[in-house]
Amino acid sequence: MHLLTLLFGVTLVFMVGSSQVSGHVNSATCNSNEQMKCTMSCDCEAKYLTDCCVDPSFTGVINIKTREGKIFNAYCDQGWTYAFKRFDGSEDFYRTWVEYQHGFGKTDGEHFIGLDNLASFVKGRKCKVRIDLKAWPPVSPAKRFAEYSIFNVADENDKYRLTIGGYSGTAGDSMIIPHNDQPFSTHDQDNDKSDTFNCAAHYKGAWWYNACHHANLFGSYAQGPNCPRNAECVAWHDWPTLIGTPHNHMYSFKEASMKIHCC
Ligand SMILES: [Ca+2]
Repeated sequence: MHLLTLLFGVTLVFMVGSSQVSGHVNSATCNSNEQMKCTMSCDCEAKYLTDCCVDPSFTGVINIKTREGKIFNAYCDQGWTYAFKRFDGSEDFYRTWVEYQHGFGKTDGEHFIGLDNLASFVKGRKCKVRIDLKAWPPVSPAKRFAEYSIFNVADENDKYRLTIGGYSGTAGDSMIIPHNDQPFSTHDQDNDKSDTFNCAAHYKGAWWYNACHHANLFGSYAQGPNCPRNAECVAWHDWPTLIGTPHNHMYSFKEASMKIHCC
């Protein structure tokens, strides 16, 4: 064995006759704590964050590893972790149960992180959620939000049932009634409360439908404010002013997103 001690406190131990190399690079202290953010100067195994809120100054895509070990990419903004983003219609949201389970899209573009990831992320934690909406010109103000101090999504065994409550904000509450305590539905898995409709198929989306919705944020993207058919677009019924004709279920929002904060 030869021991080489290099400048800057870098010590490398070469095991002769073996490919194994152990190294301690600079003075960064690393351990298996998943909440520690690793950089290029850190050679520990912790390359994941449990949550965007570990580093509220970071904006962009990170690898998340939940407490139970589920790994996925997520978009961070000021400590919030995005569950989905829509802003230009480039991503198709009319998808199957399995696609919604796994997630889809580009994390730095339009995307949904997936029901399995979402459920694992919030499991056993106290989380709040914020939904941001942006209307098309000339609606003013164009941006409004709905924040909920209670938010949870159950796992697959309970069909990703939504728990949501404690509204505050400016967009109006389109979630608690009727979507609190509802399981998730897609066009190929009808878990909604309507005996008449497959709500997801009828309203061209996927959601925690009741019979059927006040919010349809996974509905079809209209590329403009006018939804061609009642309530099948990116809809938010309880926007506080009348922006749809003749009602707000005929309006399709320009942008919609959901982000979570559990720290
Ligand atoms: Ca049904």
